[in-house]
Amino acid sequence: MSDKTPEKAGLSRRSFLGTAAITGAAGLVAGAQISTAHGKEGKSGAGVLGHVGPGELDEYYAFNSSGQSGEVRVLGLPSMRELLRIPVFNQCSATGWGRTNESRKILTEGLTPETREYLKDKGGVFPNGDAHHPHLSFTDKTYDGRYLFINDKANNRVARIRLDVMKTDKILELPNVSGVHGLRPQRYPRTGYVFANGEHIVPLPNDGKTLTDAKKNFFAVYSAIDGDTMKVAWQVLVDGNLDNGDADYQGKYSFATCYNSEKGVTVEEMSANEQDWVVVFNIKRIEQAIKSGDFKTMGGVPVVDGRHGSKYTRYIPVPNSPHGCNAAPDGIHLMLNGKLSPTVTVIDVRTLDDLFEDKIKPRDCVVAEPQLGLGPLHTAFDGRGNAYTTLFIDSQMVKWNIDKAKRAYKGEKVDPIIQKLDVHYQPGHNHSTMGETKEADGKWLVSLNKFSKDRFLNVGPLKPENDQLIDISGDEMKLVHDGPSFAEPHDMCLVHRSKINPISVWKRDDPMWEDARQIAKKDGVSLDDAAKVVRDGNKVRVYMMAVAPMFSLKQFEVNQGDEVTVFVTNMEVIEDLTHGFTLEGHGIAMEIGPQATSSVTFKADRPGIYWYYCQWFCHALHMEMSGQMIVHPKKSA
Ligand code: K7E
Ligand code: CUA
Repeated sequence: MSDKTPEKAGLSRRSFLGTAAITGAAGLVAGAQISTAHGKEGKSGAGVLGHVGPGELDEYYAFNSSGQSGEVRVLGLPSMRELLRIPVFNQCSATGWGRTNESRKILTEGLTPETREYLKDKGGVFPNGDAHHPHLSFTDKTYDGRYLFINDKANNRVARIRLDVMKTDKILELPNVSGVHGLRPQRYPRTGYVFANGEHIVPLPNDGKTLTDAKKNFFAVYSAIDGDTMKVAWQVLVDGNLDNGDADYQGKYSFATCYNSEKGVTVEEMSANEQDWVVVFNIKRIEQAIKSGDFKTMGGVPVVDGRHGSKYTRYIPVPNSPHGCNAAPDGIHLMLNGKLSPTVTVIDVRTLDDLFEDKIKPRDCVVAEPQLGLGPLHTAFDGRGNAYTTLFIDSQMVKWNIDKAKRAYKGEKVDPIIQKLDVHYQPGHNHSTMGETKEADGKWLVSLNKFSKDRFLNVGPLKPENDQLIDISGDEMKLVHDGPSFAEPHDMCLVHRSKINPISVWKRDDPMWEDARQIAKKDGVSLDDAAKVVRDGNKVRVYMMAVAPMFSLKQFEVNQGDEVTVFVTNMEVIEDLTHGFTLEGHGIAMEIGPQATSSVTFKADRPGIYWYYCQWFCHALHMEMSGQMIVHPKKSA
């Protein structure tokens, strides 16, 4: 790098990797404050490469997590145009996610009994989530377009999104874990399992009876969820903690990095060891353990003991605090990104059978360990034998050759590094088109940068992130687009559009509103043909249809104190004709897609007239698409 600032040069490898862990942490912050000095290089292709004209369709879907925003965002690539936001762990003002009966069922049914009890007087649902890792379901090592899975680090959940309608349909809270972080679906033969890492170590059970001695009493737990039922299949208790993970291409092993083998609770303690490890999970052996009863039931799920000495796991030492864990599309190599070490450790998964048979030592599985630069976090692939690693501290993307790295590891004088490209700034994840499948096509790479600073108009102290598009189709990486984004897309999946086939109009028999269907049936009402108010004691059920520009009920009457449920069915059969139902003064809004039913339940506490209206612009008379709820005041006793 020719434009190295003095500060950056001063951030030497030695000081960063020093045993004084706090130096490393200070280094991370220092790194964040420099590197505005990068010039305008890489702009050559802007406006030409990656340009998608008006009316043209993108070639790829990008499924983008949103970190602490708790949702999933769908972008088109290469245009980087945002197409949709899918509410998941958050609450959504536009669609009513978190408020409608349909979404509340999804948000509550997978909670543990303890959490449900805790939330009882707090609105019943978590208001937030921290979504890091979106990954699609696989069949035979490539995307099958069924589902997208995503973790919630904040409240220990894993969600499933149906890709036919792009809506969340299941959310599961994992027992026994704290901080669900790394998430990966099984690639082969299919998903199958969704693997999820518990990052933080906690006492088991975490009930207040044990509060001290982390080294002895706190644990991290690895989970395998059945992706079809969204129930925990099994868990594994491990030594250390669990950060990121991946699965192999053979369906035999899965992996999780550990940055806290020390089981420390402070930065100094967590970074003390020069080596941490990657844990390898033997799926067949764990399944046998479940069959033969070699587990303990904790929090209602079977937990296998996978600590050192167990036949279910192996621990392969990796230099200081590894982070990202990425299986290459060649099906052979697994990359463990060093973070506090400037290296990426490469494991050959074909050696793992011997490791589990104790024929070789853990480090015998390592086939390369190239020094790439400061702060390697995640690695992506082009399917042509090259790897692309983000360097957080250096604010760079480094392209390197896997085969050359292996030869260098054997002592040959060969430099695996092909190119370093400045990114702006401090990249975390990166992702290449189809790069985590056997169909990796090496066309585009996105660098998800944590800082944007001077790249955009100043919007005050809270700046956007910057997701940069890089053309990797040629010999050289070329930066072609700056993509500002709100907090905080960690990771994205770049999926060829041929893999995804969403419908445009809901099917009337969709399971999403099965409860509404059953309730209507009991009331002798068909949701498809409804303009009816049913009173049942102090419960009132209001059924109406939405057809532009009208609701089938212009008015309904209830008494103060009634529990009211409003069901709205959108009878439109053409695409892109969404209606809404907003009840003013009651905090209620919901989206009703074409041929969908949505419902909401509330207490009619306020006497008076309250207008409801359609909040989704649908017709020239959209403003007139409204009605009134009349609430008769309680008769005084
Ligand atoms: Cu590197 Cu949560 Cu994937 Cu963020 S983790 S960067
Ligand atoms: Cu219906 Cu606006």
